[in-house]
Amino acid sequence: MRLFLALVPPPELRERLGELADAAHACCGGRRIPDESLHLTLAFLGEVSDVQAVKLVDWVNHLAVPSGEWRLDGWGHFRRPGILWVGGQSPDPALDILQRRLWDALEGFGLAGRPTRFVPHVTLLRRADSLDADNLPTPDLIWPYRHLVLMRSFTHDDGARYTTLARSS
Ligand code: 3AM
Repeated sequence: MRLFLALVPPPELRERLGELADAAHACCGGRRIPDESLHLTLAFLGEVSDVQAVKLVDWVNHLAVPSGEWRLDGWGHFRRPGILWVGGQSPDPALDILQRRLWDALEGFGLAGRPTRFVPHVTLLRRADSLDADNLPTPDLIWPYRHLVLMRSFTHDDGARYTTLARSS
């Protein structure tokens, strides 16, 4: 099964992100990520075995994550997959430390795939017709977090759907 670790936005923030996704979609086309799928990926684990998944669920359920606040104040994109996202204009040291700590533990589980660069972002559009966010309102949002989740990704014709397998304590 295909798994990843993520932060999920609290309900009010999810609504604000959904509004930004609507504005982005009106201007840039592409596939708008549904509100229920909006998230920040901390680590993409890829395909893992059932045995590994059971261990990961137990690990996440007992994991304590330092709480924090992430400031989302800018637009960004990944050109090749046509992803338009919102995120921070400057690096977030707390998220960087969390992501590094998670990968240290994941490598202890025998998982590979630590990316060379971590760019915290919330994908709003995929396969966008335009990646020009100049006419979009500048985001100014705060994301308070206390927990991370282990998510399973299912691929459908109209995009991925996610289910939560575990949440940190
Ligand atoms: O946070 P976002 O939505 O940008 O694109 C996938 C999504 O990222 C990414 O993992 C997140 C949850 O599915 N993803 C999918 N396949 C990937 C891969 N092979 C990948 N990230 C890295 N390598």
